[in-house]
Amino acid sequence: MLIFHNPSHHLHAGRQEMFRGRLVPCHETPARLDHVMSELQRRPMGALHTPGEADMALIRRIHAPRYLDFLATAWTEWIALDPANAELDILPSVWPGRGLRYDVEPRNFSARVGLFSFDAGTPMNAGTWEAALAGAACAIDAAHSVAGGAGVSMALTRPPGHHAGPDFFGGYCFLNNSALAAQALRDAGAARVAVLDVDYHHGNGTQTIFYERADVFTASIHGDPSTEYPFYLGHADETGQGEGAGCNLNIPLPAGTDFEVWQQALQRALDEVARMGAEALVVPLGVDTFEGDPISRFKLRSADYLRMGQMLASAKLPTVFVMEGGYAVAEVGVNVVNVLEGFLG
Ligand code: SP5
Ligand code: ZN
Repeated sequence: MLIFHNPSHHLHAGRQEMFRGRLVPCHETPARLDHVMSELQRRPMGALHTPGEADMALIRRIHAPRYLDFLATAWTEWIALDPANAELDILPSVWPGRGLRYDVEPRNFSARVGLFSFDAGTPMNAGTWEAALAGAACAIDAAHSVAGGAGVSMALTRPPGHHAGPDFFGGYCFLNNSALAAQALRDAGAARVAVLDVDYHHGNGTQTIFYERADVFTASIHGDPSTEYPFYLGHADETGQGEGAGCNLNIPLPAGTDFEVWQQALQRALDEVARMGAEALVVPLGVDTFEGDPISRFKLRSADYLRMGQMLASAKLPTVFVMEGGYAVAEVGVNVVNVLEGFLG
């Protein structure tokens, strides 16, 4: 398999996220990916590549231009407010809630940060845009390699992407790498693409991006949003709208779910992917379903990720893996590489 890794990921290193009235160390750290890279040294799964330039025209079809402009200029505007801001992360503190307008972009910087976000847990720093853009390029290049006949590839990148929507960041995500991979596969000729999200958290950004489209089937297996982040989307009754009616599948599962039950959800999602006639598969791969994950509540063990990979391979589709969450830092490498090893058989 071909693995596109993001050589700029270290440039994104948020310091703090808001949790219960305190700023606490951000869970989404550069070390996460470093552990995957070192596990790949021990157990190589294929050639490592760095990405080319990101295709901005493609990115503009998934994300709103005014949102991309905001991301590209945010750090410059932030330090222009006060040079001392260079030592601080950008974090939102005000949002357009119900009854407030989001069609008019305010001039005030903090108001714009809130307009384009949905939580106070997603810090931006000086290198966030460069890292996110190189990550998007990894996803697009991984998709192109599969479209060219590679069979399977991976975008090994951070920041993650599946919570980012058309014009908002959140959940540690800025650009929706999995959505970009799906769109690139469509553009390369796959009539229908499936996105099967196995991260612990619902892939709200991906769902929103494709909710009214029939050409990209989205499925997500995740902690029940009644109690788990991102809380406000991911219920089973969200099945798609308009042309996309019937083209979204959510399988929320309770806290404490182990692989015995989880794999039944995966089989159900795989059956749907086959029924929808997908010609290519994108797997937003979060390993925060691990029993030792500090912010999640499923009970998967490291060996279960081998079986997860085997089950995903049973779809017999050209497949692009895209790295998402997983915060038990020391085990992220073993768990991710187990999925790849299981997939390759
Ligand atoms: C890509 C991805 O997995 N994003 C997840 C974003 C989760 N953000 C909310 C984190 C809440 C952390 N709560 C800390 C509880 C442990 N003391
Ligand atoms: Zn997650």
